[in-house]
Amino acid sequence: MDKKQIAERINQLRDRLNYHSYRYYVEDNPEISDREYDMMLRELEILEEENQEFITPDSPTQRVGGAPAEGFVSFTHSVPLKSLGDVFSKEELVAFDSRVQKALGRGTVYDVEYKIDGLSVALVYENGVLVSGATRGDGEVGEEVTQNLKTIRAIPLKLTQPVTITVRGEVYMPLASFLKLNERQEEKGLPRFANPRNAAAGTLRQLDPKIVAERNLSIYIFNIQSMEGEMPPTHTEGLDYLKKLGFRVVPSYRTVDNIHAAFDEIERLGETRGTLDFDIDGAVVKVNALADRVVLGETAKAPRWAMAYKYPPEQKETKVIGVTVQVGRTGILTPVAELEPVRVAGSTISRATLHNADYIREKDVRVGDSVLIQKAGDIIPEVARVLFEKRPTDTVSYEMPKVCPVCGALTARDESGAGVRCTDSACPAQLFRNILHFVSRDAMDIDGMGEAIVEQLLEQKLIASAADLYALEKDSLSSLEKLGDRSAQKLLAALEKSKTQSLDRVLYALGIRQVGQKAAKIIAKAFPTMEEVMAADREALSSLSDIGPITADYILEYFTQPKNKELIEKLKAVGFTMQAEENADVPQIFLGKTFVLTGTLPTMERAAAAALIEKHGGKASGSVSKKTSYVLAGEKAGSKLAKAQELGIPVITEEEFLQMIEKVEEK
Ligand code: 0OX
Repeated sequence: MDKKQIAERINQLRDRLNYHSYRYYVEDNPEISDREYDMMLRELEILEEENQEFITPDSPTQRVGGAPAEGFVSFTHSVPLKSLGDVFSKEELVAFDSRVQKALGRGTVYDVEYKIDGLSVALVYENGVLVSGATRGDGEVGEEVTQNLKTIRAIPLKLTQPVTITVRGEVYMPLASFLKLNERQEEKGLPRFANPRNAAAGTLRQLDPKIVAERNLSIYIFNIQSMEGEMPPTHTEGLDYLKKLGFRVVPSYRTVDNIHAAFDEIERLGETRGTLDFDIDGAVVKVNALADRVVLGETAKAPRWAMAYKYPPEQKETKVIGVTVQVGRTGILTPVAELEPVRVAGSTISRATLHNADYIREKDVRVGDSVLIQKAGDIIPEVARVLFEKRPTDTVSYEMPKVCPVCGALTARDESGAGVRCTDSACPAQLFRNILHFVSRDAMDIDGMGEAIVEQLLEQKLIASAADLYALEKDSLSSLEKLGDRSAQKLLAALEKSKTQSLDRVLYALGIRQVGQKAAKIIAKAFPTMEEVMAADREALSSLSDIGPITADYILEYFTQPKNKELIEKLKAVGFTMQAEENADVPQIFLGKTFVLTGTLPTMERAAAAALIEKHGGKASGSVSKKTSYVLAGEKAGSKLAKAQELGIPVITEEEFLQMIEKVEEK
């Protein structure tokens, strides 16, 4: 292919990828398989890698930029991101309408839409290309988080038309992603996020765009802030236009003729609340015609032409009849309030999580208390508050148990401060959770092996460790409750198949603290057999990217315990292969190495250099520390270069860097 053909192919791939991304993330209606998409993306990556002059910031390959940021810079919004006034009743809403009618001298058409509970951001497009994005901040000045926003697939990097426009939208975490994230947090022994909004806010402020990319944020766009050319005359026509440009626009916006119809629509939206995969904190009523908005104007804080209606969270009063404690896979104790059953937001609630010891203390929840409960984000029930005025005189403040309620071993405050843990790793509760983790989809993937089955297997002493699963016979399996012959057969087949699962999955399945899927992959890449993993010392482990000394210690500790060594021996004996997945053909010469890039490189963009480093197994980081392996410096390198010299870290030029790669590629 000559350069012209390459450029053409690159453009064609980008157009196709943009189109299919739109089908998948905006329309929720994909036309091709994930694999087909990945193949196209890979072809584009290779072409861009080999022809770096063609890399553009709006290419689908540029969603996850290289190095983490050192901090965020402020961003002054060209049009302020105003806040909204809010009302809590129909009367207040009618009063809002009266003010509108008085100012206009007549009634007007309103638009009603969801008020999504996330974080407002502004996205700036120049000639159809996303150039920057920022959080709302105080409405005037926010933080520039372009790299993070680019990881959100529902945000187009390139619009269908080359327009210059600034839009506003709400970034949120879909409920499914939120639940998954909290599961992973728990797996890693990290605190859970209280609700999707906090999780989204925490994620958008992550310095490392890779973490943002993993957490699956999404966005709904709800406003044109400014644009070149004439604005559509009404808000809803503006939303229609945004849709045409490729944006994911707030779902279900509708116009109505008067405030009573607006209220009906608000109620209708409220009834859909339990069916949505995002949280809302109300509905928004907006004057639809832009000309009317000009007449109404705005106060310093909020426009006079819009109002948020806040739904009351459904709260019910009930009594705490007890506090029980659940023991998780890593031994974390989670207190749970046992309640007199009540119906809240469509379901009967008899338990509510009390999260951890700090939470109970803060809310001062006691057995015997009357409490108001509500569903957080309408999913997980929680105690909104204690009705102290109803507290009986004989209650005592709750103390976390000194011994594990399941095995009786001593409990201890966790070193991370996140909670209290059972100290006995042989605790049956931990074993139960461990086995569930071992068979879970991302680990050994034993389809059909759910809680009920594992519980029976343990109870009937058919298994005492994950390895024992592989000694199960069809007769003993099909004797279990709710398990027929066919299902038993299927389970055995899934178990057999799992023996060839890759090393990283096995490492993940073992449930070593802080070793999630990502860390397991990194370890398996560096140490491609179980023997090598087990022989790795603290230094070798903690030199890997994303594996810190604490994780390294957890890994070492895991492999020193005789029962864990025995488990691995048994897995080997039943035929586990534990092979690292074939590395892509690229030699991983920078595995465990961290680069810091600084200054302007003579021929390459920094992002391209970072991509090359990562492709070869290394990591590009933002700041120089003792852990830095090389500083790749170009012209006008500043403080990072000085720091490298101070710490005695090798400084290399682009030429030397490329030589390092070429040397091995020639071999
Ligand atoms: C939302 C949302 C927020 C903004 C300033 C004037 C009207 N969170 O979904 N705000 C607005 O509009 C306001 N609309 C929304 N849908």
